[in-house]
Amino acid sequence: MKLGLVGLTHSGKTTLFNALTGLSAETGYYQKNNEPNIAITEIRDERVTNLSKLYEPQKTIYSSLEILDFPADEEEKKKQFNGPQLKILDAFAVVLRNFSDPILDQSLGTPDPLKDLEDIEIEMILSDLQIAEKRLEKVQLGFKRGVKTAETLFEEKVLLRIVESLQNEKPIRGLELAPDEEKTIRGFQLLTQKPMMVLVNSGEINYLKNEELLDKIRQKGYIAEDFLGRFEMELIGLDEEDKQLFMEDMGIVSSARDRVISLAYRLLGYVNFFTVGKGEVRAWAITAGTNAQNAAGVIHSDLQRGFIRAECFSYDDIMEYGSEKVLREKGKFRLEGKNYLVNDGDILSIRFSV
Ligand SMILES: Nc1nc2c(ncn2[C@@H]2O[C@H](COP(=O)(O)OP(=O)(O)OP(=O)(O)O)[C@@H](O)[C@H]2O)c(=O)[nH]1
Ligand SMILES: [Mg+2]
Repeated sequence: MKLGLVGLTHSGKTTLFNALTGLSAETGYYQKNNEPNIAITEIRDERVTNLSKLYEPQKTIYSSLEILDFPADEEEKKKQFNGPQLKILDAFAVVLRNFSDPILDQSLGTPDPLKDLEDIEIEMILSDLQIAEKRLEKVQLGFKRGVKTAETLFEEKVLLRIVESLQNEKPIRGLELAPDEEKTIRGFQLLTQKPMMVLVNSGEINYLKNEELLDKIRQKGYIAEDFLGRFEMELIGLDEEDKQLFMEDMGIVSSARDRVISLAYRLLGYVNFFTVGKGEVRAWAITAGTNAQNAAGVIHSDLQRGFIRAECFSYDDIMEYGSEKVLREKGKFRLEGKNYLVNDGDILSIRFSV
């Protein structure tokens, strides 16, 4: 899962990136080379830790979140939203500056997070509009030249809807697209189609006093929360106990990393299932409502192709009964077919043959 931190210049993207990853990428300067900072963070699901204690495997593998921190450049802020780099992301986390700083206030103005969010929405909409209009022109040019198939006619219909929505300054994610419509435009990787959440980067003075602002952002349909990026970045390197004390002092209930991970799961509708054994205990992320055969495909395409059945039990049951043997005796061990919808916390073993 790839999550991209985007936003206007000096909103604190790199500061939050550091807070989230424990790294120390340079902040407070313009990332001139236009390359994102990238880190892969383990998602420390405590269920994996507990399963690992039970099975004592050679390897324990948590699922992970890849976080990319994109630079912005005030004069060329469009660049961030026009480049191809954002296309690879699964979701965006927009970082909004909600802290005052004498120097930044002078050069960028006093913080206006809502206006910044609208600016970003518009940049993304314009980027998508350019792509959709260009493609529409091409399809229609084809019609003039006599290339008219059921597919291109269908594509034109979808594109017309999309262009209209974008021209009305509405992101595509707000449109209800049928699966075949969605499939037609998937290849364009339009930005306003991707899930997006908002991280309000506050200062120590106004942290936790932003309900009104958060409400307005949520009314626009986004998941949004308040963060204290610089404060949390400065906690990097402290031991856990001190970190907790400082966080409690500021009213931070859980770390920015844990919060962003859980927001990302919520945003993307992800749940975890697990595979267990002496060799390896491992977490796998899937979207809620994925069936057993497709879930098997996340592990390996062979398991999907040759899927026979899934042996299945739940995390809660194995924790309660302590061993697979007792689970079987208690009738908590199930065999499920390919259409079984995998639940969060299911432990699967795939029977397959290729
Ligand atoms: N006063 C104050 N300054 C902050 C806070 N968070 C970040 N900053 C400062 O804001 C400046 C910009 O932070 P960065 O994290 O580099 O911002 P960015 O969004 O990555 O900027 P670009 O990469 O140029 O787009 C730095 O000097 C930070 O120290 C905060 O909560 N309070
Ligand atoms: Mg930066």
